[in-house]
Amino acid sequence: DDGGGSDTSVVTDTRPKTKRPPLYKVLLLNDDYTPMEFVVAVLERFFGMSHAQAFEIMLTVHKKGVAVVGVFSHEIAETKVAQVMDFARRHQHPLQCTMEKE
Ligand code: TYC
Repeated sequence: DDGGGSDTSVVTDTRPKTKRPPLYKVLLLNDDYTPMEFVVAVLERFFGMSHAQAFEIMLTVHKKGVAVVGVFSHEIAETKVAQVMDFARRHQHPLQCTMEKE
């Protein structure tokens, strides 16, 4: 209480503050032109997936339009997106990769 007539005191939080950095989902988007094999190669190369895992995720994106391919810190997610976008551009494929806060 602040000693005044009405109770205007602030409720303080006594929980220990454990600040975890925000995580970011890296998303791969479907398109009509990027070859399936190229997408599989991207998932193997930049996300450390096995061929079987990569093929499965590629098919999910192909059928559903989008899939989460990994969850990372902001810096790592940015790097992954840049690597995928650069690799796709160099091979002249329209593949799109984005990130969003979890
Ligand atoms: N839809 C593409 C095709 O039919 C394959 C594809 C899959 C493209 C996943 C992008 O993120 C993607 N060739």
